[in-house]
Amino acid sequence: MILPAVLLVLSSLLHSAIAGPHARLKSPKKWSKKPGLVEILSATANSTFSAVVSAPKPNIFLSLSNDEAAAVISFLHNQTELNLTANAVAGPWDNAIEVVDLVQPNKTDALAYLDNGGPIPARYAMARIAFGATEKPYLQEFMVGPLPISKTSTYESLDWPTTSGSSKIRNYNADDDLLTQWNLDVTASVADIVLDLLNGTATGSDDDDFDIWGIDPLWMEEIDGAQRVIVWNTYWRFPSEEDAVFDGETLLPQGLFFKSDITGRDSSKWRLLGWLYGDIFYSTTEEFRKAWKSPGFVKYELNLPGEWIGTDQTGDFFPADNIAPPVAVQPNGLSGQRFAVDEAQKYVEWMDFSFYITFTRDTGLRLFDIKYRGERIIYELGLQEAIANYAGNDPVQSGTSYMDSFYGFGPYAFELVPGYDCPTYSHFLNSTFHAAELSTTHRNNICLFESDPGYLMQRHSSSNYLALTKNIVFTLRSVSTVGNYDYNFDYVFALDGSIETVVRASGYIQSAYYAKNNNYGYRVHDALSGSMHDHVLNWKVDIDVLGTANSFVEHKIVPVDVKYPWANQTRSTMQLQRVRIENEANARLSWPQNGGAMFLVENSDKPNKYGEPRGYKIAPSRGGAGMYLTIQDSPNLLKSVGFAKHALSITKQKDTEVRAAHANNDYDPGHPIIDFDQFFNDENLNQTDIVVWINLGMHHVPHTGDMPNTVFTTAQSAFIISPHNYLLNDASRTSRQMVRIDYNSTGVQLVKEFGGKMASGVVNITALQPNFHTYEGDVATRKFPYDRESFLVEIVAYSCR
Ligand SMILES: *[C@@H]1O[C@H](CO)[C@@H](O)[C@H](O)[C@H]1NC(C)=O
Ligand SMILES: *[C@@H]1O[C@H](CO)[C@@H](O)[C@H](O)[C@H]1NC(C)=O
Ligand SMILES: *[C@@H]1O[C@H](CO)[C@@H](O)[C@H](O)[C@H]1NC(C)=O
Ligand SMILES: *[C@@H]1O[C@H](CO)[C@@H](O)[C@H](O)[C@H]1NC(C)=O
Ligand SMILES: *[C@@H]1O[C@H](CO)[C@@H](O)[C@H](O)[C@H]1NC(C)=O
Ligand SMILES: *[C@@H]1O[C@H](CO)[C@@H](O)[C@H](O)[C@H]1NC(C)=O
Ligand SMILES: *[C@@H]1O[C@H](CO)[C@@H](O)[C@H](O)[C@H]1NC(C)=O
Ligand SMILES: *[C@@H]1O[C@H](CO)[C@@H](O)[C@H](O)[C@H]1NC(C)=O
Ligand SMILES: *[C@@H]1O[C@H](CO)[C@@H](O)[C@H](O)[C@H]1NC(C)=O
Ligand SMILES: *[C@@H]1O[C@H](CO)[C@@H](O)[C@H](O)[C@H]1NC(C)=O
Ligand SMILES: [Cu+2]
Repeated sequence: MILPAVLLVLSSLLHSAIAGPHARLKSPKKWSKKPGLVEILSATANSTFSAVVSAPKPNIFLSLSNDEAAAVISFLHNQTELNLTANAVAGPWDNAIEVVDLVQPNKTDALAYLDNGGPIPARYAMARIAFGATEKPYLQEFMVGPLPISKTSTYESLDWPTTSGSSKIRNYNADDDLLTQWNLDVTASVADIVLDLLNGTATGSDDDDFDIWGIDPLWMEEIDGAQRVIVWNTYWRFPSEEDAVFDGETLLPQGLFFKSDITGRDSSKWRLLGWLYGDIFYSTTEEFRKAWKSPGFVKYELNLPGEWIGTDQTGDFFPADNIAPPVAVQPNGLSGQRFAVDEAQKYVEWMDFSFYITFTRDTGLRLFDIKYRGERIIYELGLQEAIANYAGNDPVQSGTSYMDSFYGFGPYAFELVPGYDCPTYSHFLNSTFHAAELSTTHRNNICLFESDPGYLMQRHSSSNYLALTKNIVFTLRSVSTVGNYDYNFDYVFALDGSIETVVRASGYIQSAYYAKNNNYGYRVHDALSGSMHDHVLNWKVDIDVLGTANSFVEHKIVPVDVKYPWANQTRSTMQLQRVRIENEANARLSWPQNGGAMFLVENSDKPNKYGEPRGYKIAPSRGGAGMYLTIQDSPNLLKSVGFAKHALSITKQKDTEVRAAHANNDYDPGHPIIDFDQFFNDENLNQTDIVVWINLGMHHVPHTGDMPNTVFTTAQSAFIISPHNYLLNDASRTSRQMVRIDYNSTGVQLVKEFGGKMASGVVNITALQPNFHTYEGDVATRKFPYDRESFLVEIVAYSCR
């Protein structure tokens, strides 16, 4: 029998295999041990944790209440010189209020209040007004206040947070109704060609086959010595009746394009400037018609709707997928919640963290005054802008460079679905935004939950013992569906003091007609190309480490050749090199190649007891492809995207440099209200209040795996900030959710626990199943004329791209 010998060999192999790290310790020290027992450190602190908390101070960042918004709107309507018309009845030739929101308090005033017992900063509203009652329509923003509206309240142009000096911006596209009619008239003039090439009609009737829209933003082009406003439009097929529920229009471009000069408000002066089909440009309809009639005219394949644009389950199932997958539960449900929320003030405490939340029309969820162990580490954390910059052989893809804050992240941050978007036990919050003189409340559009990330925070073992610490993270989530794309935003707090900011994208791609487009993406369906594009999303991260006097330092890991006294040969090795970014002139950065440097915000004047400055490290944590735009000089985006040309940038904090972008830049990107590049004026960054502007994103070249929807799995990007020489030890030691198991060959000798509780009891998982029938959508209240009691249950329709 050879079996025993085999076993012997196996067991000796196993022995060295399980020796693990000790294999490298030639002679691990053997300690004598006390006899076995179970030690449980009792819960020493009184367990009087309450999931309800009162914010230590009122949330000065909180969005306007419905009453505040209504008062501001009423106040503005009383200013006869603004000549406002109620938004509900306003047309393109009226002046109307588009948005009201909070003007965030200046940091100077906010810190005086939060830290130094100063007065509560006066509240001011921002009102964005579209001035249509003029030949040269424009938008302008006003600061209205102080709130509550009283005799002392005034309004003034909100110019100080701009770089252009004025919040005014021209609107070259004020006449949506005329443009729609223009497009239909153009299309009517070639109805026979459209029917022949695309097999459908666009007449403005309910049974139209095509939707007509195109580039964003509009182009300014010099023609015959004059600046003209140009739009390229194309045909998008509506999903067919069977698939109409699916929002798949952006998968149905038809490959026929036309160029229009829409300068001025009199559409009788607009001109058609040409057609494009099959990569051939025809400068007149006659020329196009003549070509179409001539023999040899090449017709391309139809891009038709069908089941392929639907997102329902199709085809074979995954094996075993009829069995319910694992679910997470929170022991004792909501009463077992281990974080505290002040719902009215939107203030949250979890473990060593606390923060305030707010919500805006332009950029959705934002966080303020994030504290860790009682010290502020971030004053403000929030999205600034999201760019989707396309390329293609056709003018519509080539001319598409969305700046999504124009559409807004607030209006599209809809109710989340428990059991899918967030765990069923999540704590949900509502949020409200005020646009078109309606206050709309998204129910349950923010969720907060703890979860097990599926790996430990710490472990170590030897042949005598194991020490294991659980990992639990806390997530704040909202999802905005801006047009075809769904952006999932997460702020993930970790027990070690880290905060990760994550964006994931799903939803429909905006695609291109396939003809002659193969240098710009893959063919992803019969007559479809996945239009390549860059996503760049910018975050403001106003880090404050132990006060506002901070420095941005780069700790480089550099290869060096060193001659040591203990060796005669020079040795190739590496060293840590500390570099200080002293000035805004050097503060436009890329993430280091090969991770060869650490970017830190430190307080150089607040070293730890070993003399190392305490700081926070900033690093990309997921994705990592596409932190700045490939097209550095986009003819669409022009001067509006300075923040997107580098992976990250550092500026000196200023009350006047509040945002990297402006929602209205899209109206005239060549003359933006905020041009980020102008923040850089050689200011000193040494031990001063600095702001880090960080981009996330990806170069997205959709492939068949994006059909019909992009999946979150790969479409994600994140950065993490984490304590660096900030604490004196690894923060996992604070946790009670750890165990030590001492053992020897006789068995377990000691189990040591630290008061952490294991979930116990019986959970009725059936009762925790979400009820999808309770999904409600939004609640909107008309603000002018204002009737507090009239709740219109409707989802407000905003201009959709
Ligand atoms: C295991 O540890 C216990 C307690 O220290 C001790 O009594 C016992 O002899 C040990 N067994 C071996 C095989 O070392
Ligand atoms: C609970 O709190 C009371 C009052 O602060 C204190 O006297 C008591 O020792 C605490 N109990 C525990 C188990 O810590
Ligand atoms: C605006 O004017 C109306 C009519 O005079 C008045 O009732 C209302 O209180 C005014 N609103 C504000 C905010 O002053
Ligand atoms: C006020 O707006 C109306 C359109 O709402 C316009 O007809 C009128 O000319 C404007 N009045 C002034 C003084 O601009
Ligand atoms: C904020 O600071 C700017 C620049 O100093 C100033 O013009 C503005 O009035 C301040 N805003 C408020 C609300 O005090
Ligand atoms: C063109 O449209 C007609 C009417 O909708 C339809 O019956 C026909 O099948 C279509 N042809 C193609 C090639 O799709
Ligand atoms: C959210 O809104 C709903 C409906 O108005 C309300 O019942 C609920 O209490 C609100 N939730 C929070 C956390 O404020
Ligand atoms: C360097 O070389 C010299 C000459 O061979 C020798 O005496 C000395 O010990 C060496 N030094 C070290 C650090 O090895
Ligand atoms: C920058 O700050 C550090 C720490 O306070 C100081 O040592 C250094 O001299 C400063 N550099 C300049 C150029 O001011
Ligand atoms: C569990 O919950 C379901 C749904 O609420 C209920 O029908 C069932 O009776 C419960 N089971 C137990 C054992 O309580
Ligand atoms: Cu994409």
